[in-house]
This record gives sequence, structure tokens and C-alpha cells, in this order.
Amino acid sequence: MKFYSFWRSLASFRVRIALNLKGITPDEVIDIDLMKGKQREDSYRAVNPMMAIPALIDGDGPVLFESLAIIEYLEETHPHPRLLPAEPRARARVRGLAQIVACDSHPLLVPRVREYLEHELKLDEPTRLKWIQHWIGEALRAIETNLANSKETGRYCQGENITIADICLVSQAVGANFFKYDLGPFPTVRRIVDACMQNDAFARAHPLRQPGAPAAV
Ligand SMILES: N[C@@H](CCC(=O)N[C@@H](CS)C(=O)NCC(=O)O)C(=O)O
Repeated sequence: MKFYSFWRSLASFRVRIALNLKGITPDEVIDIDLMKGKQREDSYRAVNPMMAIPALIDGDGPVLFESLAIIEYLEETHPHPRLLPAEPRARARVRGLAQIVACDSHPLLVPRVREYLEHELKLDEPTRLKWIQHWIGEALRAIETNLANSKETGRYCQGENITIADICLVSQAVGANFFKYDLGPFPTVRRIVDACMQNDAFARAHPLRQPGAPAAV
């Protein structure tokens, strides 16, 4: 198994957590340095034409891409521990919470978007940060409201078991931290993130614990 990732990548972080939870160690971890634009080089474009990480090749392929698709592949090939509940409404809620992060919020913060805001739209740094914080906050407000008001919420987003929603929530919280966004107003989010981070599979996957990462961002 080959895993293309980078310490800072929040989408790679999500897949790393799932790999750890399921006890899978990739044979090879290939660093794609986003800060040097390596995702746009021909060699990586041939792996993932979207020029984004993560990507995963299991055996003789094909290349898998998009963090949620990869995590669901891992779920189907390594069902224990399960990261999606069995009951259809619970599964839909978990996927919905996960998608708020992975599909609605995080894509607005990735390097290609930040670089477009800077180089094409010529937005200065404070304005770019305002953009990032705005979209982080929109998702956190929605998730906090859902979690705080739903009887489905337990120790984790969906009851007492870790699901894909928790994986995504933790990536959102770490992203908020990278971009100096205060989690203070989101007590349920903080409680669940703290519970997840007590689990070694989450803690070991943290961006700042990966090879090449700085001590802080
Ligand atoms: N929706 C994708 C996002 C993938 C993505 O954009 N990854 C970022 C790093 S977290 C990336 O590689 N960005 C490269 C770029 O924006 O140029 C997923 O969840 O996998």
C-alpha cells in the first residue's frame, strides 16, 4: 500500500486517523510537499490529476483519491473497527456531518484556493485570513448546533463509537487551530475533539507529529 500525504494536509490527516484506527500501516508513505508545490509536478499529476492529496494505491491499483472515498474503501476492506454505524439514518447523519467538513468547509481553505485569492484576486493577507476564518466558522456553527441539539450525540458525534464524523471533526478543529480560529464558542465540538485526541490513533496522526513537521504552525 502506497500513501501519498503531507504533514500539514488535513485531508491526509483524516485518512491517517482511519488507517491508525484500523491498524493498517502503509508499506510506503510518499511525501508531497504542498509548500513547494509538488502536487502540481507532472510526476504527481500522473497519480492524481486533481493535484491534491491524499491518494492511496492498494496493491495493483487503481489510485484512490478524495479522503472520504479512501476512508470508505478502508471501511469496506477492513470492517473492524467499524467507522460507520449500521443503521441507515445514523449512517446518513454521520456522512452528513463528515461532508460539512470535507465537502463544504475544508475545500475553501486548501492551497489552490488560498493561492488563487492571493495571486489572481490580489487579496492581502488579513483579507485572506478573514475568508478562511469565515468558512471555518460557518461549518463549526452548523456542526455545534447539530451536535448540541441531537439526542444521537454521545461521547462522540454519533453515540458511543468513533465514526467518520469524528475523524472529520478533529481535522476541522486542527485546521481551526492552524488558522487561529477560536473554538471557545463550540463546547460540544471541543468535548468530542478532546475525547478523540485521547485515543492514540488520533494523537499519532496529528499533523505536527509527522516527519518534517515544525514544532508549531
Ligand atoms: N476534498 C479532498 C481535498 C483534497 C485536498 O484539497 N487536499 C489538499 C491538502 S489538505 C491539497 O492537496 N491541496 C493541494 C492544492 O490545493 O494545491 C479530500 O477530502 O481529499
